[in-house]
Amino acid sequence: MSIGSNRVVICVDLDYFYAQSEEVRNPSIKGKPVVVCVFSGRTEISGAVSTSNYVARRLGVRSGMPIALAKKTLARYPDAVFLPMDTDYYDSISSNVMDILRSKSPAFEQSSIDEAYLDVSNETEGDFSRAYELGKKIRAEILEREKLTCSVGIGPNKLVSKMAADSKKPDGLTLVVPGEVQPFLNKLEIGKLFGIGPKTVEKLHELGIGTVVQLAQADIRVLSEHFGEKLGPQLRDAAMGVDDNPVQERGVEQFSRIVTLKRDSNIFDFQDVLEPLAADLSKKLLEYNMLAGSIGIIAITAELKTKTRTRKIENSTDSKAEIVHVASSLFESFFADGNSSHGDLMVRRIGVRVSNLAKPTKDKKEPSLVDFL
Ligand code: DGT
Ligand code: CA
Repeated sequence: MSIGSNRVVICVDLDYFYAQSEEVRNPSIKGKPVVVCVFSGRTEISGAVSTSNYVARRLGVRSGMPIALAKKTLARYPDAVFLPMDTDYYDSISSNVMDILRSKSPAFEQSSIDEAYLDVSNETEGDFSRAYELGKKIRAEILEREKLTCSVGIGPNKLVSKMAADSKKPDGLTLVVPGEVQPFLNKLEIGKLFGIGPKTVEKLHELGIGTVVQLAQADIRVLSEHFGEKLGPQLRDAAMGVDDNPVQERGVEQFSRIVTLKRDSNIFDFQDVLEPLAADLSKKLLEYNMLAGSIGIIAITAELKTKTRTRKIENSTDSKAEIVHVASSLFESFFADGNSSHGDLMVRRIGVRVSNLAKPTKDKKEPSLVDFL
C-alpha cells in the first residue's frame, strides 16, 4: 500500500454535530429523539430544524423541516427533545476539536464548523495503512477528549476523502486507496457525488447520463456545453475522483459575538455587557494570531431590525480594552443619533464584531496604548 509520492488526505466530519453536542452536555437525552431548532420567535413553534440525532432521523426528521412538522412527525414519541440552537456552545466544542486536528499536521483546513481536512502525506510518508492508523487515533482522541463520534474518510485528495467520509455515517472510518477510487465511485449513486444536487442529476438524466460510470466517460465538450466551462469539467472530475486542490487554511474574515439583553434597553453604560464579548473576541484573535483593523457593533432593535456600525482603527489590535473602548463609543453615537431621529430607540440584542483581519507584521506586537490606560 505504500507509494512514496502518494498524497494522503483525511477528512473528519463530526456526526449530527449540534444534536450530539447537546447529548454531551446532557447525557440523559441520549437514545431519545433530539431535535435542535432555529426558533424564529414569532410563535412558540415557528422556525426550522437545524439538525437532529440519528434516532430522530430514523423517524423521519430532516434538517430544514419546519419545527411544526417535526413535532407532528414525533407526536407518538413523548420523550422527544426539542432544543434551541446554542451557537456559542457549539463554537467552543468545535474549537477544541479543531485544535486536536491542527496538531496532527501543519496542512490543515477547516471547511465548516464540524468538518476539516488534513494533508498527512508527510506524516505518513504516503502510506495509506499508516493513514488508517492515524484516522483511528484521531477518532479515539476526539471521543476521549470531547465525547464526540465522527466520520473519517481517507483518500488521495480532498474530494475522495470527503466522499469516503460521507459513505459511512455515523461513526465510520473509510479508506479509499488510489487504485480503489474508480470502483468506489462507481458504486455510488450519481447524486451522491460531491457537488451534484437533485437539479444537476435531472439535467444529466436528460443527457442520458444516469450513472457514475457514464459520467466518468462522458464527452467533456457535451458537459461544458450544457453546464458551462467551469462546472462541466468539474462534474466529470467528481465522477473520476480528480482533485488537485491543496489542503490549506482559509482566511477568516471576521469574528463576532452577540448577546440578548435581559430586557430591551437604551442605557449608555455598556461596559458590563461589552466586556465579556470583547474578552471572547480578543481570545479568538490571539488563538488565530490575528489583529483586527476594524471594530464594529451590531444592534438588533426591539422590532428585530439589525443595525450595524463599523470603525476603522489606526493600529490593528487584539486588545480587549480597545475593543470595549471603540464599541462603547460606537454605541454611544448610535443611540445619540437614534434617539434624536426617532425618539425611544430600544435594542434587544447587542453584538461586537472585529473584521479587516490580518496577521501581525512584526514578531513582537507593540502593547496597545489603551491597555496601559
Ligand atoms: P451528519 O454530519 O450528517 O451526521 O449531521 P450534521 O448534523 O453534523 O450535519 P452537517 O455536517 O451537514 O452540518 C453540521 C451542523 O450544521 C449541524 O449539526 C447543524 C448545522 N446545519 C446543518 N444543516 C443545517 C440547516 O439546514 N439549517 C441550519 N440552521 N443548520 C444546519
Ligand atoms: Ca457533520
